[in-house]
Amino acid sequence: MIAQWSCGGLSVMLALLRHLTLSCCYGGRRSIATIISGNQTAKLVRERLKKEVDKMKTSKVIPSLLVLQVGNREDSNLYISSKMKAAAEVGIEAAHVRLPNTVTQDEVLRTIASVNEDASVHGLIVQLPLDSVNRMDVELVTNAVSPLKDVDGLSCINAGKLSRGDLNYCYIPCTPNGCMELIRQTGVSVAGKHAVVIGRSKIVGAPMHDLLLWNHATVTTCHSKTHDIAKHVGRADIVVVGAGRAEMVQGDWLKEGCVLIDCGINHVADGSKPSGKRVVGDVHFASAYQRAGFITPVPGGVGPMTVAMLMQNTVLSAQRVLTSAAV
Ligand code: NAP
Ligand code: L37
Repeated sequence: MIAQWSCGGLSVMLALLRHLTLSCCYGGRRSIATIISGNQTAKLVRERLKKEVDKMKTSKVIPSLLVLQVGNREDSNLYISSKMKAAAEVGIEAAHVRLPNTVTQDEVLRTIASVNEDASVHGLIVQLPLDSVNRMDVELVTNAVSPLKDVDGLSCINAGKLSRGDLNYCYIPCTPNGCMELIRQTGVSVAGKHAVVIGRSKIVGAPMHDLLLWNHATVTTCHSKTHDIAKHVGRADIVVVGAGRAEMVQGDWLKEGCVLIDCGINHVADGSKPSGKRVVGDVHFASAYQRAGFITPVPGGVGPMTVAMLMQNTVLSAQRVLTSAAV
């Protein structure tokens, strides 16, 4: 009984102490994160792009995008329909080509080659993962896309340029580019900060590392073999998580006041929802919200920014065609 009371008393004392410390550090501000809205930021990006597309129309150029899908994954269908909707809003001409899951790799490569040749298409993405009954070499397929139309930034040429810091001469992958935009929204400068990225995939973690590095952060990239991830995260001013592990990052791992960007999209069972499931990120939001300075929600965080950045890259590709034609 006494032990129980003193334990409770101790936690009250600790909470009070934390409150006092935070009050001193943050001038009386409560340590609750500011939510960075991807929905709102993406809307601003689309509005800006719409103006640029309207301007281009006077030169008779309408940016155009082709999304190539192999198979019929439910999640890909949802993401592609968001891309089509965003394109329509911005004034980009977008086409969705879905090949059946019985298609051969050669047929996919031939389709890509014909789009590469088609001067009326400025941007081409192959929505990953490929859903096929046949063996597909994903590297071969993503590298078949012309680097000039590779608005997903996944070809070796674009990834190589990004890794060397040639940021103005490449297409930056959409999800990390969206994360950078969200970090910019916080007003926290990246230069000189310690950033931790969790994940090293070609589509999220690796390009995120490169982008932060060339924006002059000192970057630590963690992956499935990293020991004591919590220790690394605890030193970071900026944390970007793309691990695909539901609610992995806990609030008590974080440095007080950090910027926390959650790329994760995970479906977990939830009996209270009509669908029986709900979407959560790779961050345990409730605990992280108490400790981070800025945090992205899921849904409504990085996801809509991924779509907006694809629109941005497509407009950029059309602008490059225009300026090279003018030279
Ligand atoms: P992925 O290809 O499966 O890569 C996951 C990465 O996380 C790998 O590098 C893996 O390490 C690492 N990892 C896995 N478990 C880990 C653990 N317990 N501790 C530390 N690192 C761990 O996934 P992805 O395509 O990068 O996607 C990551 C997440 O982002 C997923 O939830 C995905 O749905 C989401 N996503 C969101 C968007 C968006 O627009 N919001 C776009 C793309 C992806 P190894 O390399 O050692 O295997
Ligand atoms: N460019 N993006 C590109 N190329 C690919 O090959 N796979 C892939 C890719 N990924 C992708 O499009 N991801 C993605 C993920 C989430 C959203 C959009 C795109 C999104 O808008 N998510 C919403 C809703 C999430 C849900 O309910 O499932 C969100 O608010 O996060």
